[in-house]
Amino acid sequence: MISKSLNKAINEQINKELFSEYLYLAMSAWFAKENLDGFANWMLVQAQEERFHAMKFFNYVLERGGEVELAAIAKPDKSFKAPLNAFKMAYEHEQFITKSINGLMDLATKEKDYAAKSFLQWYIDEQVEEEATADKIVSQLKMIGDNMHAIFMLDRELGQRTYTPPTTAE
Ligand code: OFO
Repeated sequence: MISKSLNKAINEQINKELFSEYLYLAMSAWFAKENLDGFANWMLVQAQEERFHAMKFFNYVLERGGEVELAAIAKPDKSFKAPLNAFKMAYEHEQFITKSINGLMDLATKEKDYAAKSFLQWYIDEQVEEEATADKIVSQLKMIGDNMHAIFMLDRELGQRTYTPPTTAE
């Protein structure tokens, strides 16, 4: 059985993951409008990953005898000005999510909920990759600057990304 406080905190995290999905969907739509279909594809795959993150928490709460309570999802921005700006926002957002997951781990540790700690470790590890990937693209876009040829090259590369559901799906 999960504690009331951890249940509430995970429900809030489900909302943050669903907002992440929404945010990356909005970015995908913006990139598509800008005719950068590879960037749009990358964001669409990211949105699918976020849905997976949300559902993994969703299923965990149910499995531990808790109650899933869904809240309203905030409206994301619709204009992101430039690819670099969008990826800077994505990187900042991932840092925010990492802090939030660390907070869940602090709570599970305080409550000596070892099952929750084991479950949350997956997200701690995942966030290392989430931050690194966004940060890398920010660095690449900074190097590229206004070079449209290089932007189209990166667009082609990001268009190769496909969604592979993690094998740890529960
Ligand atoms: Fe992007 O890691 Fe979930 O939110």
